[in-house]
Amino acid sequence: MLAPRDSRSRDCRRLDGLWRFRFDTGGEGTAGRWWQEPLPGAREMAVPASYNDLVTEAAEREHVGDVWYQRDVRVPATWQDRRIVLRCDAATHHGTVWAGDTQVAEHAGGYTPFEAEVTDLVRGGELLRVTVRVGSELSMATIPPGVASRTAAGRTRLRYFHDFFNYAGLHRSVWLYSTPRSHIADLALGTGYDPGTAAGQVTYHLDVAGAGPTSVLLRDAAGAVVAGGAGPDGVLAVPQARPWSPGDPYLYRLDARHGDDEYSLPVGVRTVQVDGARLLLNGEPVRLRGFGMHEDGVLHGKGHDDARMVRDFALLRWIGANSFRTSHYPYAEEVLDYADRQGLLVIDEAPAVGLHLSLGNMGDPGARTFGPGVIGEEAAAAHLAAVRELITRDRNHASVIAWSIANEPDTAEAAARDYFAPLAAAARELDPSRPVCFANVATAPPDADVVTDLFDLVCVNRYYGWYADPGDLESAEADLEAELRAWARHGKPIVVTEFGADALAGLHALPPVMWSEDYQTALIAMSARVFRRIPEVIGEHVWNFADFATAQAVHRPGGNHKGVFTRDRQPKAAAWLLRDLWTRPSSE
Ligand code: GCB
Repeated sequence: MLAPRDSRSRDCRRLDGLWRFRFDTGGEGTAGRWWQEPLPGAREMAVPASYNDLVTEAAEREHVGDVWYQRDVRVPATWQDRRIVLRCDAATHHGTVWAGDTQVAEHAGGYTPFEAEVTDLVRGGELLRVTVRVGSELSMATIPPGVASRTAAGRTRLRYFHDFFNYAGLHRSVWLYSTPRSHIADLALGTGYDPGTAAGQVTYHLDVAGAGPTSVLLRDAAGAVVAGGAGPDGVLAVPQARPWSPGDPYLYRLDARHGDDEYSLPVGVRTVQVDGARLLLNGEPVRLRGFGMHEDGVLHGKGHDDARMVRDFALLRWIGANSFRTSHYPYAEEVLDYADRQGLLVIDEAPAVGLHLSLGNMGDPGARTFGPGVIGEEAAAAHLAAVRELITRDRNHASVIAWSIANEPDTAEAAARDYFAPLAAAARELDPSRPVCFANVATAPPDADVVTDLFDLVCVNRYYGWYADPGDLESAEADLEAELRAWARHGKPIVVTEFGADALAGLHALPPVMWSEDYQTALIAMSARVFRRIPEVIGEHVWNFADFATAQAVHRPGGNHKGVFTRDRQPKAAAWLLRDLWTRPSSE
């Protein structure tokens, strides 16, 4: 699905700001047809943002169920005779949209966009009432999964199997935009690059609607045309191409045209390949240095925030990171656009987290995960839809170098194989040009995991020195090395997609003890030493970039403190160690 972008033929209005808002505690909104009139009893709420940290009542912060957002928008008078589309970038986790009195869209999945054409429901120059019902509930049929129950006080309580807080609301922009009636509906790009001859290639496929000639032009960063083609499919040759890379994130621009419609996209010409245990970018081995991140911050919660994004990328650059994982869901498209321009390599993850019903503090010992009544056919269908939406949204980003289709599923359970085989195949079919992976959990070590051979990279999350060997870095070092050497037998590139320790900012201890900044630093230093002894380990992503909010739990003092930066984005001691490690000339 194409992101809204202005062009000579397209006009996009972001509907950010204050919306009328109401909790639907009693679940009466739908029966009461709250979309039909100005939302009764409404307060105001910021969009985009999670609503949870903008309220003062515990019951509202923890609300599970529906909330309603509504605002009026004036449809520009100049949009007469145009195609008009209403779009939500993210409604977490379930969104239903009305244009005036008419329901126009419904979407499950909290981190990917959905839209509906509303041309026949609006009139240029008139006000349009837009209402969005957003549901925060999760179930065994949703991705991620959860289990709702009733409290004695009659409230809905949600249990989920991931630690980050279940923020909800309109987390990204809502848009009203217009295009010509004949228009470009979608666009898929692929790129090739031969480092020997510097010959580059851009393949394109346009989905178009309505009559009109179709053509494309590829321009360099200065605007000069370097190649062109006619028709909805083609291959553009770029002799002497300037490839996209973290050190030189050079972007061409593809201008697509169908009839009167124009749509332009930045294009980074680059290749990603797995060659044995090496990951190659433009034919050269690349080492990933960076973090698992979260879209998380004070007040906004999971709401997209350009200011936070700019700070986060400034810190990534400062510390010498070249990559991150969109743990544990697709991030705002603005983040990937920025990663393209900043030259960050991204492992792009589907929102499939918590598919492990017996895990640690969150699960039940011995619980089965995959099968009827638990993560069964409905969840598999939702998971497939989530993978499809992730890939079709993000496939044109140079920064995206791999698809992660899940985080820490229970892949020691035999049934995981039948669950994951079709998903891995679907991801590969949707995009044969990028490696497909998932982040392996500690309870599925090499001798127990049943799915790793289905994937291109071995991605492992390991907490030696924290959940395993707590407080004992000597044992941790030996155990981490032994396990990674066992993974190396797959002969595939290994990315340690999580390792780290909680550290309460300001807590120091000599000798280092758990929860201190010094222990976090020592654990990261130990892990980095191990990684450098094993050639197959080609990536290290510390968990986490910054402290983040979690569900309330006895082991989470004010959230998860594994951040190398605090939640307000200031460095802990480990940040200086990583900066030293990652900015040394030899760190490539
Ligand atoms: C993990 C999860 C991550 C958690 C982390 C932790 O393995 O993938 O979502 O936040 O551990 O700190 O427990």
